[in-house]
Amino acid sequence: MASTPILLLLLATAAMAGLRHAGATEYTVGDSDGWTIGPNYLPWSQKYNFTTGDTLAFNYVPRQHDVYRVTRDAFQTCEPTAGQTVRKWASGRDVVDLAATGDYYFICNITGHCLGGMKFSVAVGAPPPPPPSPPPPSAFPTTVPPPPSSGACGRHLALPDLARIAGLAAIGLWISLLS
Ligand SMILES: [Cu+2]
Repeated sequence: MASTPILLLLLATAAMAGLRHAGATEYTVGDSDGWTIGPNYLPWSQKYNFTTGDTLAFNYVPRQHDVYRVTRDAFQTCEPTAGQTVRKWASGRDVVDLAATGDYYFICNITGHCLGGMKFSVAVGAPPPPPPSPPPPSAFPTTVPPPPSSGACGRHLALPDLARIAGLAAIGLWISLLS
């Protein structure tokens, strides 16, 4: 019975893969490093294919850092003006929704931190279409209607009847015309 744990593991892996495809994913910024001074966030931001519905989790010590979503211009200067800040967070455990497709720019706005490397951008795309579902059982034909030729015996019986009726009608009409 050594195969049972392996089978269970395979099933669990398949289920997790299915969930990962079906739903949104939360990505922890910087993975185990979190959101802090030191890590290079460029390789982290390029590791994943972010799609709409995914979330970014920023983990950091409150007041030591913060999270600003800014415009592309502010991302480059690291000095966002009021009009260049899309939104800001400061709880230390901030979950940011990537609700729409497009480019998102994030920085830490504590003095010097953005220039020190606390900045990254992500390109959020649309999720891939779901795999085609198998056709429902009712789509399979259950009964095949007989081809028209197999109903010919019914027509063979009907044709003489029609001919006789037509003949009688013709005779009746002929008689009525004569009289
Ligand atoms: Cu910071």
